[in-house]
Amino acid sequence: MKIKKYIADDFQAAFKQAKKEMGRDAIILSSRQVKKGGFLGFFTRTRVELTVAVDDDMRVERDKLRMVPLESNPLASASEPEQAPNSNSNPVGEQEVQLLQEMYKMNDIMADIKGKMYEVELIKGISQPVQEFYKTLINNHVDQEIALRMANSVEGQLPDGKGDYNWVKDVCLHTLQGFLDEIKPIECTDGDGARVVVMVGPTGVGKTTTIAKLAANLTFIDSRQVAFITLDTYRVSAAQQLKTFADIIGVPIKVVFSPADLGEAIESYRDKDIIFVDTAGRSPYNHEHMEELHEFLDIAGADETILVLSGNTASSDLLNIYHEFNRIGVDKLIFTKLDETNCYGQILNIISEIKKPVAYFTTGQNVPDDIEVPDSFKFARMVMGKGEAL
Ligand SMILES: Nc1nc2c(ncn2[C@@H]2O[C@H](COP(=O)(O)OP(=O)(O)OP(=O)(O)O)[C@@H](O)[C@H]2O)c(=O)[nH]1
Ligand SMILES: [Mg+2]
Repeated sequence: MKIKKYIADDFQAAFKQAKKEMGRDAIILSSRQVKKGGFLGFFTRTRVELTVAVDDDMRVERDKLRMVPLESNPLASASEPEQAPNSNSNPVGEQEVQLLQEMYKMNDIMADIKGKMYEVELIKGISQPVQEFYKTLINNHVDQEIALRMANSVEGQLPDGKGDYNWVKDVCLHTLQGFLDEIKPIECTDGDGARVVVMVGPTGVGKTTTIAKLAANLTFIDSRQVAFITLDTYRVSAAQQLKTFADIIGVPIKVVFSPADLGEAIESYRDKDIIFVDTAGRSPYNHEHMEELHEFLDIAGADETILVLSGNTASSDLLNIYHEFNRIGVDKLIFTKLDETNCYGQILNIISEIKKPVAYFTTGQNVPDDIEVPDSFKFARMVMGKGEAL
């Protein structure tokens, strides 16, 4: 077992350095704040020291297991295609394979236990109210790395006499607020010509409904001239859905089948204030469909391409979806279906990672009411919401 200490300005920097050098099998044994530098007790800096370990034996066994040829691995599926023998392979007997598999599983269980222990260890040095704050974030699906970074930051701001719960709560809310710092709803300015807004996103997230909500508000409250174009010709009911909204709100609509038609349709609505382009829901992993969407978007020359994401999707999926759609260029995000979840950490995780402005949150199926411009303080309270310990 190799053990090493890392000292950096904050937890995140030390953690990154450790992961880079020791690899993904590294386990954090402890963390503590240390005072460095200074002269005669003055000008000392508080830094974070992490003690990290990696078990080389376990890593070797794991690699060995990966090298076992398929035919000698009793746990390999019979239907899996046969792989070319690896010239580096080190064939082992059936019993040994089983033993290694067991060790592999044990290693994962140990890593899990150590992970939990190290979490306890990590937050041990911080004050009780901040620990509660940390747990609240974790309960609300905030990434552990972000939660620890925030807990350390809040701890660092505590006054000498340590803050009470209310003090910590205020600082926590303020810190959380900072995550939603770019809020950019659609802006219609007079005399700029028609603003082309394209909504893209996976299937069923609420693109069409959101367009209807925005169009109704822009028409009836802001007295704007709105037009619809739909590219969703894959299902008859899809175009019909937007047509129904168009009829109710009283705005014109064109159904477009080819990129060339899209150019013409946009030209025909140049006298409007805003043109909403609805697209068919796409699996971001279907490259053919994404290519087709790309061709349409090249023609659209959109002022804003907004990615619509369901707020109750897991963080890792949100991030993958974003990266796939961002190949065609994403300017802003809308999170829908916030009414269908009690945890909002996944939204915080993605906006912290990708740093794109958020235009709207939607909170139900009612057109036009269930949509709002995000409020960073309200969002902070939502993230602390479920299981709020403070
Ligand atoms: N609970 C809830 N439901 C919503 C919200 N927004 C949309 N929906 C519902 O989600 C379903 C799908 O909405 P659509 O607007 O058709 O979604 P879409 O993204 O256009 O779907 P495709 O065009 O098929 O990709 C409908 O039943 C909507 O009423 C929301 O904020 N909350
Ligand atoms: Mg739709």
